Amino acid sequence: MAQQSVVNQYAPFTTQTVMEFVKTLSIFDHPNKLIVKEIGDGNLNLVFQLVELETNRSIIVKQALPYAKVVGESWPLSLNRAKIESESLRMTARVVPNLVPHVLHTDHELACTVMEDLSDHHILRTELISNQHYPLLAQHIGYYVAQTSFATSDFALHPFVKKELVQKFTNPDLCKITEDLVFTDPFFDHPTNDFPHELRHAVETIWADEDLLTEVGLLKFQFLTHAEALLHGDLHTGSIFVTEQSTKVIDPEFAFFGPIGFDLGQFFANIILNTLSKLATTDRQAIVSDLLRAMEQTWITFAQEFTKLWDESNHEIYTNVPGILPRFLLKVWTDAIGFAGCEIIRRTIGLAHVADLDTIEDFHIQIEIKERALQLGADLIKSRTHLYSLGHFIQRIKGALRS
Ligand code: SR1
Ligand code: MG
Repeated sequence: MAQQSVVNQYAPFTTQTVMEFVKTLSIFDHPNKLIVKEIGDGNLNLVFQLVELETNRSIIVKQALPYAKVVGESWPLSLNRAKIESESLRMTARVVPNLVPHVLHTDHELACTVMEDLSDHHILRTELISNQHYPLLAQHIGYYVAQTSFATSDFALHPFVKKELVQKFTNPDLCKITEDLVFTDPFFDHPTNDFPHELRHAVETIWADEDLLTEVGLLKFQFLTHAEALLHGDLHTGSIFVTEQSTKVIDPEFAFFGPIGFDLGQFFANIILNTLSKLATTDRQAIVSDLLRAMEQTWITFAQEFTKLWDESNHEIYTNVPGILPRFLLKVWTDAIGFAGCEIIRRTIGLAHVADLDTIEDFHIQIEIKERALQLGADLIKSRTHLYSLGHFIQRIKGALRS
């Protein structure tokens, strides 16, 4: 009877019930000898690791909670995000199977996904904080975004198929989190914001900047309305696992059809935040150069791969009109810079911070770097249409690192 309720009815798993659930799946040869640990450190979900003692084989079971774990039950969230995540992982695996975790099983009723355990990988954010360099990361992420976005765009799909997918990946709850936490709350005096009073002057400068608010408003409307391709939707450095040779993009529960520049922008922003945090260190020169090169390489790989796909696999007659690709890439580029600016600002003063900045030990230096982050974020948003090239963009970041 107990097992039936585990299998059929949603309830948050415990280490006991998740084990009972996994026994029903015939994944392990010795399902009675499992070690189970809850290892979730994210904002929203339960994550269990189950290891088979005899073989040391392990899997992950990720289950959505009906509320945002980071805030509590007062912030209800739809369980449908578990379905979005597993379907997005399966869809993405069609074009980049080596860059995402392998899904073993999905249970929509229990809002959970059973997948490959990536414990041999490390979370990119933590690695960047401790100055580790991953030479293949930029190519992998550029390739990931090009492949996943092109394959789900109107350039590759029949319009009926594309519109069916847009419906399937409509993700209102999670998009609302981004609409609020990335594009709205940090730009107004809102209770979800979180910053020390030493930053208040810099924050009030943001709130009073009407030119900035105009541009952020326009970026928010792009996010709301430009259903260009299936995005990851939350591509920060905590959503990426790495080893020397391998990169895995995890956690696409925010997936939806949106502007392609959004994923690139979030990735850039989190690299920039890490770069800024290096101002607190003495031997920063080489690390900063590596990080700036990683952004350049990400864009170069993205643009090359997207162009290749455009030339070889398109199903849209307008892709044969020569002027369209450069204009489209310029739009993606400009959007990416603007979205990066919004992400930099929200990670500095909004609800969800990044450890890159918050773990800077010297509080005065932390405040000084956060002020620079706010200025750079605002600058990228306002000048995005003038930063036509990679060179302009990198120069602007170098300027923020110097000033
Ligand atoms: C309430 S969720 C806060 C943040 O965590 C997620 O990873 C997203 O980035 C979201 O904005
Ligand atoms: Mg996440």
